[in-house]
Amino acid sequence: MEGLLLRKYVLEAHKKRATNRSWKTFYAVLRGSELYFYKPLSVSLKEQKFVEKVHIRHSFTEFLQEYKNKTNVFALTLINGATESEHSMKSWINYLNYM
Ligand code: I3P
Repeated sequence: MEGLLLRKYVLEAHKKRATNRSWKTFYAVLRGSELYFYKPLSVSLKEQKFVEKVHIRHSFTEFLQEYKNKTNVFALTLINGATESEHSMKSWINYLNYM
């Protein structure tokens, strides 16, 4: 599955509103459980620059039927992980940040 998408960040983290909320155009490609975002560099879409990929396993996607300013809008909520103790959480953050 792939195609052009307009994307806007709503939240940066749980309950933290994104600061830059503008819509931006990407070419999105779903490969396995990773969603890759590319910046189209030409109208023909032949040239693209990789921007980022997000891990979508256990994410949640929903159609936002009542969205005011645009049609055909869906929301993708990513899961960032949680642990039972603060100590365990800090270990994960350390390991994952310095991998
Ligand atoms: C808009 C701006 C608004 C945002 C709006 C964006 O981008 O970021 O803050 O509304 O989203 O389109 P721009 O400055 O490029 O025009 P919210 O703050 O309510 O998210 P919207 O089109 O979903 O209303």
